[in-house]
Amino acid sequence: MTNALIVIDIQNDFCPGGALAVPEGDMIVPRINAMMGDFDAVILTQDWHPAGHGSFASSHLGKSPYEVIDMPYGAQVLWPDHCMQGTRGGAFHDDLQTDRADMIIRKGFRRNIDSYSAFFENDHETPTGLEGYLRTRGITDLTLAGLATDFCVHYSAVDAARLGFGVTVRMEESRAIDLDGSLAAAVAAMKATGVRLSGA
Ligand code: VGL
Ligand code: ZN
Repeated sequence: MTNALIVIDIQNDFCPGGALAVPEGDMIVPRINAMMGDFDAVILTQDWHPAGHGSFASSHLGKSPYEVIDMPYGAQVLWPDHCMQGTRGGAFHDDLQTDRADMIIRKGFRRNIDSYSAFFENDHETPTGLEGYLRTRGITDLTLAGLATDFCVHYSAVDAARLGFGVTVRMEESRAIDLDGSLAAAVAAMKATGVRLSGA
């Protein structure tokens, strides 16, 4: 067995003070740093949107953040502008140990489609390339932690389990946005696909 820690979106905009702040988002950083030594590989993901991204409420006339619209690939929650390429908000939290990462994968860089999952964009078919990276390195087991539990961690975990990886989500090292019961729905969906939830 070869295992990897996948650290999801520990970026300034998802931490207190950021544009799409997740409550206590910064509290998990020291614990994630401490976990890094326990894995064969460490991979970081980075939400990385161009200006005018289709997931931003500001890109849709008359729409406000947290409204849901229909996109060609399905329902899309509209967010405040966040994690724009090259901005301070899109940068990793200053305390995250990025030197230990073998690989940094960016997602959400196509203007007309969002990507919560580290594996597939929100059409559930456009690959990010992460699956190929993991398989060619012989990695079979994944532990996920980060932000947000109910969006990017959730979608990444479900996709990974469906792809046949052994998947554990560290709930104590993740934090949720929790929009209209999205955390409970995410927990149910992860359990239903065989994701192990640890520390929950
Ligand atoms: C995320 C909403 C929008 C996440 C990213 O990292 O969970 N959530 N973009
Ligand atoms: Zn985003």
